[in-house]
Amino acid sequence: MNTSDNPAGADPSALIAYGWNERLATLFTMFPNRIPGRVVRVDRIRFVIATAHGQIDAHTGPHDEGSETGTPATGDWVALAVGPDRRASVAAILPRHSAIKRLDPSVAGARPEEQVLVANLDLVFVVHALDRPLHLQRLERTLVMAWESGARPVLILTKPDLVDGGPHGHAATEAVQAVRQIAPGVDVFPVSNVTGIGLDEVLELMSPGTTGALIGESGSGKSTLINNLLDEQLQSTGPTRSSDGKGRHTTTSRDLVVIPGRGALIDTPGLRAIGLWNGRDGLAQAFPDIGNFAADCQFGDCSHETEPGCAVRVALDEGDLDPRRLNSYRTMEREVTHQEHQLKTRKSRADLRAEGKRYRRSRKGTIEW
Ligand SMILES: Nc1nc2c(ncn2[C@@H]2O[C@H](COP(=O)(O)OP(=O)(O)OP(=O)(O)O)[C@@H](O)[C@H]2O)c(=O)[nH]1
Ligand SMILES: [Mg+2]
Ligand SMILES: [Zn+2]
Repeated sequence: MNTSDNPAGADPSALIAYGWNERLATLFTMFPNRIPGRVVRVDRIRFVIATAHGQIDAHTGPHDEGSETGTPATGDWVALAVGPDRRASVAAILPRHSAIKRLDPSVAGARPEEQVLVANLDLVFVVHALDRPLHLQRLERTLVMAWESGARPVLILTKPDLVDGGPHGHAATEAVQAVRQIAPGVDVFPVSNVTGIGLDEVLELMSPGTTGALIGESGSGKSTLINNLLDEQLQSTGPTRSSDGKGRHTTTSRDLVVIPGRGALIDTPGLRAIGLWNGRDGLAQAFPDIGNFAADCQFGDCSHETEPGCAVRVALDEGDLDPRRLNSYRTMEREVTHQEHQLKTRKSRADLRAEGKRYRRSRKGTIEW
Protein backbone atom coordinates (compact mmCIF):
# COMPACT_ATOMS: atom_id res chain seq x y z
CA MET A 1 0.00 0.00 0.00
CA ASN A 2 1.40 3.37 -0.96
CA THR A 3 0.48 5.58 1.93
CA SER A 4 3.21 8.19 1.22
CA ASP A 5 4.33 10.14 4.27
CA ASN A 6 0.91 10.79 5.68
CA PRO A 7 -1.11 7.58 5.77
CA ALA A 8 -4.25 9.26 7.07
CA GLY A 9 -4.05 12.05 4.51
CA ALA A 10 -5.94 10.62 1.54
CA ASP A 11 -9.30 12.17 0.82
CA PRO A 12 -12.02 9.78 2.06
CA SER A 13 -14.46 11.24 -0.48
CA ALA A 14 -12.97 8.66 -2.84
CA LEU A 15 -15.07 6.26 -0.75
CA ILE A 16 -18.37 7.97 -1.53
CA ALA A 17 -19.21 5.32 -4.12
CA TYR A 18 -18.99 2.80 -1.27
CA GLY A 19 -21.41 4.83 0.86
CA TRP A 20 -19.07 7.14 2.82
CA ASN A 21 -21.11 10.04 4.25
CA GLU A 22 -21.20 12.75 6.92
CA ARG A 23 -22.41 10.38 9.61
CA LEU A 24 -19.43 8.08 9.00
CA ALA A 25 -17.04 11.02 8.87
CA THR A 26 -18.30 12.07 12.32
CA LEU A 27 -18.01 8.53 13.70
CA PHE A 28 -14.53 8.27 12.27
CA THR A 29 -13.29 11.21 14.34
CA MET A 30 -13.19 8.69 17.23
CA PHE A 31 -10.20 7.11 15.54
CA PRO A 32 -7.65 9.83 14.76
CA ASN A 33 -4.59 8.89 12.70
CA ARG A 34 -6.28 5.84 11.27
CA ILE A 35 -7.28 5.24 7.66
CA PRO A 36 -10.97 4.74 6.83
CA GLY A 37 -12.09 1.85 4.66
CA ARG A 38 -14.96 -0.51 3.96
CA VAL A 39 -14.68 -4.29 4.10
CA VAL A 40 -15.52 -5.54 0.60
CA ARG A 41 -14.61 -9.18 1.06
CA VAL A 42 -14.23 -11.64 3.89
CA ASP A 43 -12.81 -14.98 2.93
CA ARG A 44 -12.34 -16.85 6.20
CA ILE A 45 -9.57 -14.81 7.87
CA ARG A 46 -8.59 -12.65 4.88
CA PHE A 47 -10.09 -9.19 4.69
CA VAL A 48 -10.09 -7.00 1.61
CA ILE A 49 -10.70 -3.33 2.38
CA ALA A 50 -11.65 -0.56 -0.04
CA THR A 51 -9.74 2.61 0.88
CA ALA A 52 -9.15 5.96 -0.76
CA HIS A 53 -5.89 4.39 -2.01
CA GLY A 54 -7.66 1.46 -3.63
CA GLN A 55 -8.32 -2.05 -2.34
CA ILE A 56 -5.85 -3.58 0.08
CA ASP A 57 -5.52 -6.76 2.10
CA ALA A 58 -5.60 -6.50 5.86
CA HIS A 59 -5.50 -8.71 8.88
CA THR A 60 -7.24 -7.91 12.11
CA GLY A 61 -5.52 -6.61 15.18
CA PRO A 62 -6.43 -5.52 18.69
CA HIS A 63 -9.32 -3.09 18.56
CA ASP A 64 -9.17 0.56 19.61
CA GLU A 65 -11.59 1.78 22.22
CA GLY A 66 -15.00 2.59 20.75
CA SER A 67 -14.85 -0.26 18.24
CA GLU A 68 -17.55 -2.86 17.73
CA THR A 69 -16.34 -6.19 19.11
CA GLY A 70 -15.63 -9.38 17.17
CA THR A 71 -14.31 -9.85 13.66
CA PRO A 72 -15.07 -7.49 10.79
CA ALA A 73 -17.82 -8.49 8.38
CA THR A 74 -18.36 -7.52 4.76
CA GLY A 75 -19.93 -4.07 4.70
CA ASP A 76 -18.21 -2.94 7.90
CA TRP A 77 -16.61 0.48 7.99
CA VAL A 78 -13.23 0.13 9.63
CA ALA A 79 -10.28 2.17 10.87
CA LEU A 80 -6.98 0.81 9.62
CA ALA A 81 -3.56 1.00 11.20
CA VAL A 82 -0.40 0.57 9.15
CA GLY A 83 2.47 -1.09 10.95
CA PRO A 84 6.19 -0.43 10.42
CA ASP A 85 6.19 -3.44 8.08
CA ARG A 86 3.59 -1.47 6.03
CA ARG A 87 1.04 -4.18 6.62
CA ALA A 88 -2.47 -2.93 7.29
CA SER A 89 -4.57 -4.14 10.16
CA VAL A 90 -8.12 -3.42 11.22
CA ALA A 91 -7.75 -1.32 14.38
CA ALA A 92 -11.45 -0.65 14.87
CA ILE A 93 -14.87 -1.44 13.48
CA LEU A 94 -17.12 1.63 13.31
CA PRO A 95 -20.52 1.32 15.03
CA ARG A 96 -22.91 -0.53 12.70
CA HIS A 97 -26.28 0.90 11.75
CA SER A 98 -27.62 -2.53 10.83
CA ALA A 99 -26.32 -6.10 10.48
CA ILE A 100 -27.55 -9.52 9.44
CA LYS A 101 -26.75 -11.89 12.26
CA ARG A 102 -27.37 -15.55 12.86
CA LEU A 103 -26.44 -18.13 15.45
CA ASP A 104 -22.85 -19.12 14.68
CA PRO A 105 -23.25 -22.61 13.20
CA SER A 106 -19.68 -23.56 14.18
CA VAL A 107 -20.28 -23.44 17.94
CA ALA A 108 -22.24 -25.90 20.01
CA GLY A 109 -25.80 -25.03 20.98
CA ALA A 110 -24.93 -24.83 24.66
CA ARG A 111 -22.74 -21.81 24.08
CA PRO A 112 -24.57 -19.73 21.53
CA GLU A 113 -22.53 -17.04 19.79
CA GLU A 114 -23.53 -14.52 17.17
CA GLN A 115 -22.16 -14.53 13.65
CA VAL A 116 -22.37 -11.28 11.72
CA LEU A 117 -22.90 -12.12 8.07
CA VAL A 118 -22.95 -8.60 6.61
CA ALA A 119 -23.08 -5.13 8.09
CA ASN A 120 -24.41 -1.65 7.36
CA LEU A 121 -27.23 -2.40 4.95
CA ASP A 122 -30.30 -0.50 3.94
CA LEU A 123 -31.96 -3.33 2.01
CA VAL A 124 -31.94 -7.10 2.36
CA PHE A 125 -32.91 -8.88 -0.85
CA VAL A 126 -34.20 -12.32 0.06
CA VAL A 127 -33.83 -14.37 -3.11
CA HIS A 128 -35.85 -17.50 -3.86
CA ALA A 129 -35.87 -19.36 -7.20
CA LEU A 130 -39.22 -20.49 -8.57
CA ASP A 131 -37.75 -23.62 -10.17
CA ARG A 132 -37.97 -25.35 -6.78
CA PRO A 133 -40.81 -25.81 -4.30
CA LEU A 134 -41.83 -22.83 -2.18
CA HIS A 135 -40.65 -23.56 1.31
CA LEU A 136 -42.73 -20.99 3.18
CA GLN A 137 -41.31 -21.75 6.63
CA ARG A 138 -37.80 -21.21 5.38
CA LEU A 139 -38.78 -17.93 3.79
CA GLU A 140 -40.48 -16.80 7.00
CA ARG A 141 -37.34 -17.64 8.96
CA THR A 142 -35.16 -15.77 6.49
CA LEU A 143 -37.50 -12.77 6.76
CA VAL A 144 -37.25 -12.78 10.56
CA MET A 145 -33.45 -12.62 10.23
CA ALA A 146 -33.76 -9.91 7.57
CA TRP A 147 -36.12 -7.73 9.67
CA GLU A 148 -33.97 -8.25 12.74
CA SER A 149 -31.02 -6.75 10.85
CA GLY A 150 -32.62 -3.31 11.03
CA ALA A 151 -32.63 -2.99 7.22
CA ARG A 152 -35.67 -3.26 4.95
CA PRO A 153 -36.37 -6.70 3.48
CA VAL A 154 -37.42 -7.17 -0.17
CA LEU A 155 -38.38 -10.56 -1.60
CA ILE A 156 -37.24 -11.48 -5.09
CA LEU A 157 -38.55 -14.55 -6.90
CA THR A 158 -36.07 -15.54 -9.60
CA LYS A 159 -36.38 -17.88 -12.57
CA PRO A 160 -40.05 -17.07 -13.33
CA ASP A 161 -39.08 -17.89 -16.93
CA LEU A 162 -38.74 -21.55 -15.90
CA VAL A 163 -42.25 -22.07 -14.54
CA ASP A 164 -45.22 -23.16 -16.65
CA GLY A 165 -46.56 -20.18 -18.58
CA GLY A 166 -43.45 -18.02 -17.96
CA PRO A 167 -43.14 -14.84 -15.88
CA HIS A 168 -46.67 -13.64 -16.70
CA GLY A 169 -48.36 -17.05 -16.47
CA HIS A 170 -50.72 -18.43 -13.86
CA ALA A 171 -48.09 -20.42 -11.93
CA ALA A 172 -45.75 -17.43 -11.48
CA THR A 173 -48.64 -15.17 -10.43
CA GLU A 174 -49.84 -17.74 -7.90
CA ALA A 175 -46.37 -18.10 -6.43
CA VAL A 176 -46.04 -14.33 -6.03
CA GLN A 177 -49.43 -14.21 -4.29
CA ALA A 178 -48.57 -17.09 -1.95
CA VAL A 179 -45.35 -15.37 -0.95
CA ARG A 180 -47.05 -11.98 -0.45
CA GLN A 181 -49.37 -13.66 2.06
CA ILE A 182 -46.47 -14.64 4.28
CA ALA A 183 -44.53 -11.40 3.89
CA PRO A 184 -46.68 -8.53 5.17
CA GLY A 185 -45.07 -5.16 4.53
CA VAL A 186 -42.47 -6.63 2.16
CA ASP A 187 -42.24 -5.86 -1.58
CA VAL A 188 -42.43 -9.18 -3.46
CA PHE A 189 -41.74 -9.36 -7.19
CA PRO A 190 -40.40 -11.72 -9.84
CA VAL A 191 -37.02 -11.12 -11.45
CA SER A 192 -35.77 -13.11 -14.41
CA ASN A 193 -32.08 -13.04 -15.10
CA VAL A 194 -32.92 -14.45 -18.53
CA THR A 195 -35.70 -12.17 -19.79
CA GLY A 196 -34.67 -9.15 -17.68
CA ILE A 197 -38.11 -8.74 -16.12
CA GLY A 198 -37.90 -7.13 -12.67
CA LEU A 199 -34.34 -5.83 -13.00
CA ASP A 200 -35.55 -2.23 -13.21
CA GLU A 201 -37.58 -2.69 -10.02
CA VAL A 202 -34.44 -3.79 -8.20
CA LEU A 203 -32.50 -0.80 -9.53
CA GLU A 204 -35.28 1.58 -8.54
CA LEU A 205 -35.01 0.48 -4.92
CA MET A 206 -31.33 1.35 -4.85
CA SER A 207 -29.86 4.83 -4.75
CA PRO A 208 -26.33 6.20 -4.41
CA GLY A 209 -24.96 5.69 -0.92
CA THR A 210 -27.26 2.76 -0.10
CA THR A 211 -26.19 -0.84 0.39
CA GLY A 212 -28.19 -3.98 -0.27
CA ALA A 213 -27.33 -7.59 0.51
CA LEU A 214 -28.56 -10.65 -1.37
CA ILE A 215 -29.29 -13.71 0.72
CA GLY A 216 -30.92 -17.01 -0.12
CA GLU A 217 -30.33 -20.61 -1.07
CA SER A 218 -27.50 -21.71 -3.31
CA GLY A 219 -28.45 -21.63 -6.98
CA SER A 220 -31.18 -19.01 -6.56
CA GLY A 221 -29.40 -16.61 -8.91
CA LYS A 222 -27.89 -14.05 -6.51
CA SER A 223 -24.57 -13.73 -8.32
CA THR A 224 -26.22 -13.79 -11.76
CA LEU A 225 -28.45 -10.91 -10.67
CA ILE A 226 -25.46 -8.83 -9.55
CA ASN A 227 -23.70 -9.51 -12.86
CA ASN A 228 -26.83 -8.44 -14.73
CA LEU A 229 -27.09 -5.20 -12.77
CA LEU A 230 -23.40 -4.55 -13.38
CA ASP A 231 -23.64 -5.63 -16.98
CA GLU A 232 -20.41 -7.51 -16.36
CA GLN A 233 -19.47 -11.08 -15.38
CA LEU A 234 -17.78 -10.08 -12.14
CA GLN A 235 -19.20 -12.70 -9.79
CA SER A 236 -18.76 -16.41 -10.56
CA THR A 237 -22.02 -18.23 -11.18
CA GLY A 238 -22.64 -21.95 -11.46
CA PRO A 239 -25.21 -24.32 -12.91
CA THR A 240 -27.65 -26.03 -10.58
CA ARG A 241 -27.82 -29.83 -10.31
CA SER A 242 -30.09 -31.20 -12.99
CA SER A 243 -31.52 -33.84 -10.60
CA ASP A 244 -33.10 -31.47 -8.06
CA GLY A 245 -32.28 -27.95 -9.22
CA LYS A 246 -30.16 -27.28 -6.12
CA GLY A 247 -27.15 -25.01 -6.33
CA ARG A 248 -23.54 -26.08 -5.91
CA HIS A 249 -22.43 -23.34 -3.54
CA THR A 250 -20.56 -21.43 -6.19
CA THR A 251 -20.05 -18.25 -4.16
CA THR A 252 -17.76 -18.87 -1.18
CA SER A 253 -17.07 -15.39 0.17
CA ARG A 254 -19.17 -12.36 1.02
CA ASP A 255 -18.36 -9.70 -1.57
CA LEU A 256 -19.40 -6.07 -1.78
CA VAL A 257 -19.56 -4.60 -5.28
CA VAL A 258 -20.41 -1.07 -6.34
CA ILE A 259 -23.19 -0.73 -8.92
CA PRO A 260 -22.23 2.57 -10.60
CA GLY A 261 -24.68 5.34 -9.72
CA ARG A 262 -26.77 2.96 -7.57
CA GLY A 263 -24.92 2.18 -4.37
CA ALA A 264 -23.49 -1.17 -3.37
CA LEU A 265 -24.63 -4.79 -3.30
CA ILE A 266 -23.27 -7.63 -1.21
CA ASP A 267 -23.25 -11.13 -2.68
CA THR A 268 -23.28 -13.96 -0.15
CA PRO A 269 -22.79 -17.74 -0.32
CA GLY A 270 -25.98 -19.82 -0.44
CA LEU A 271 -27.56 -20.18 3.00
CA ARG A 272 -27.83 -23.75 4.25
CA ALA A 273 -29.40 -23.18 7.64
CA ILE A 274 -30.35 -20.25 9.80
CA GLY A 275 -30.36 -20.38 13.56
CA LEU A 276 -31.81 -17.10 14.75
CA TRP A 277 -29.71 -14.70 16.79
CA ASN A 278 -31.95 -12.58 19.02
CA GLY A 279 -34.97 -12.28 16.74
CA ARG A 280 -37.57 -10.89 19.15
CA ASP A 281 -38.02 -7.68 17.12
CA GLY A 282 -37.62 -9.48 13.80
CA LEU A 283 -40.40 -11.92 14.77
CA ALA A 284 -42.77 -9.08 15.61
CA GLN A 285 -41.99 -7.34 12.33
CA ALA A 286 -42.29 -10.48 10.22
CA PHE A 287 -45.58 -11.55 11.87
CA PRO A 288 -47.58 -8.34 12.39
CA ASP A 289 -50.77 -10.30 11.58
CA ILE A 290 -50.29 -12.58 14.59
CA GLY A 291 -49.34 -9.59 16.74
CA ASN A 292 -52.57 -7.84 15.73
CA PHE A 293 -54.72 -10.84 16.62
CA ALA A 294 -52.85 -11.37 19.90
CA ALA A 295 -53.54 -7.76 20.89
CA ASP A 296 -57.21 -8.73 21.22
CA CYS A 297 -56.60 -11.77 23.47
CA GLN A 298 -58.13 -11.49 26.92
CA PHE A 299 -54.80 -12.08 28.69
CA GLY A 300 -51.70 -10.06 27.88
CA ASP A 301 -49.47 -13.13 28.28
CA CYS A 302 -51.81 -15.45 26.35
CA SER A 303 -49.99 -18.49 24.95
CA HIS A 304 -52.86 -19.01 22.46
CA GLU A 305 -53.23 -22.61 23.65
CA THR A 306 -56.16 -23.05 26.05
CA GLU A 307 -56.83 -19.61 27.54
CA PRO A 308 -60.37 -18.25 27.29
CA GLY A 309 -60.89 -15.19 25.11
CA CYS A 310 -58.00 -16.03 22.80
CA ALA A 311 -58.31 -13.98 19.61
CA VAL A 312 -55.56 -15.95 17.85
CA ARG A 313 -57.56 -19.18 18.18
CA VAL A 314 -60.68 -17.40 16.96
CA ALA A 315 -58.70 -16.27 13.89
CA LEU A 316 -57.63 -19.87 13.33
CA ASP A 317 -61.19 -21.17 13.67
CA GLU A 318 -62.54 -18.57 11.29
CA GLY A 319 -59.85 -19.27 8.72
CA ASP A 320 -58.25 -15.83 9.05
CA LEU A 321 -54.95 -17.34 10.15
CA ASP A 322 -53.21 -20.31 8.55
CA PRO A 323 -52.29 -22.96 11.18
CA ARG A 324 -49.06 -23.58 9.28
CA ARG A 325 -48.09 -19.94 9.78
CA LEU A 326 -48.94 -19.99 13.48
CA ASN A 327 -46.81 -23.14 13.85
CA SER A 328 -43.91 -21.53 12.10
CA TYR A 329 -44.22 -18.50 14.41
CA ARG A 330 -44.41 -20.69 17.49
CA THR A 331 -41.32 -22.67 16.55
CA MET A 332 -39.27 -19.51 16.16
CA GLU A 333 -40.79 -17.90 19.25
CA ARG A 334 -39.69 -20.91 21.33
CA GLU A 335 -36.24 -20.75 19.80
CA VAL A 336 -35.88 -17.04 20.60
CA THR A 337 -37.17 -17.51 24.16
CA HIS A 338 -34.81 -20.44 24.76
CA GLN A 339 -31.86 -18.41 23.55
CA GLU A 340 -32.80 -15.39 25.64
CA HIS A 341 -32.82 -17.70 28.65
CA GLN A 342 -29.46 -19.23 27.73
CA LEU A 343 -27.88 -15.81 27.30
CA LYS A 344 -29.32 -14.55 30.56
CA THR A 345 -28.01 -17.48 32.59
CA ARG A 346 -24.66 -17.26 30.87
CA LYS A 347 -24.43 -13.60 31.72
CA SER A 348 -25.29 -14.17 35.33
CA ARG A 349 -22.67 -16.94 35.53
CA ALA A 350 -20.12 -14.51 34.11
CA ASP A 351 -21.25 -11.91 36.65
CA LEU A 352 -20.82 -14.45 39.44
CA ARG A 353 -17.33 -15.28 38.24
CA ALA A 354 -16.44 -11.58 38.14
CA GLU A 355 -17.82 -11.11 41.63
CA GLY A 356 -15.83 -14.08 42.93
CA LYS A 357 -12.69 -12.61 41.45
CA ARG A 358 -13.36 -9.22 42.97
CA TYR A 359 -13.98 -10.86 46.34
CA ARG A 360 -10.71 -12.81 46.19
CA ARG A 361 -8.79 -9.71 45.15
CA SER A 362 -10.38 -7.69 47.93
CA ARG A 363 -9.23 -10.30 50.45
CA LYS A 364 -5.72 -9.90 49.13
CA GLY A 365 -6.16 -6.17 49.56
CA THR A 366 -5.56 -5.32 45.90
CA ILE A 367 -8.87 -3.63 45.28
CA GLU A 368 -11.06 -1.24 47.15
CA TRP A 369 -14.80 -1.74 47.44
N1 LIG B 1 -33.62 -19.64 -16.17
C1 LIG B 1 -33.02 -18.88 -15.27
N2 LIG B 1 -31.83 -19.25 -14.78
C2 LIG B 1 -31.24 -18.47 -13.85
C3 LIG B 1 -31.85 -17.27 -13.38
N3 LIG B 1 -31.04 -16.74 -12.44
C4 LIG B 1 -29.97 -17.54 -12.34
N4 LIG B 1 -30.08 -18.59 -13.19
C5 LIG B 1 -29.12 -19.71 -13.32
O1 LIG B 1 -29.08 -20.40 -12.08
C6 LIG B 1 -27.77 -20.91 -11.83
C7 LIG B 1 -27.31 -20.48 -10.47
O2 LIG B 1 -27.09 -19.08 -10.45
P1 LIG B 1 -26.06 -18.36 -9.45
O3 LIG B 1 -26.17 -16.90 -9.75
O4 LIG B 1 -24.72 -18.98 -9.49
O5 LIG B 1 -26.75 -18.68 -8.06
P2 LIG B 1 -26.29 -18.18 -6.60
O6 LIG B 1 -27.54 -17.83 -5.86
O7 LIG B 1 -25.28 -17.12 -6.71
O8 LIG B 1 -25.68 -19.51 -5.97
P3 LIG B 1 -24.54 -19.70 -4.85
O9 LIG B 1 -23.40 -18.80 -5.18
O10 LIG B 1 -24.19 -21.13 -4.93
O11 LIG B 1 -25.20 -19.32 -3.56
C8 LIG B 1 -26.91 -20.39 -12.98
O12 LIG B 1 -26.79 -21.43 -13.94
C9 LIG B 1 -27.70 -19.24 -13.55
O13 LIG B 1 -27.46 -19.03 -14.93
C10 LIG B 1 -33.13 -16.91 -13.93
O14 LIG B 1 -33.76 -15.89 -13.58
N5 LIG B 1 -33.66 -17.74 -14.87
MG1 LIG C 1 -23.39 -16.98 -5.99
ZN1 LIG D 1 -54.31 -15.83 22.60
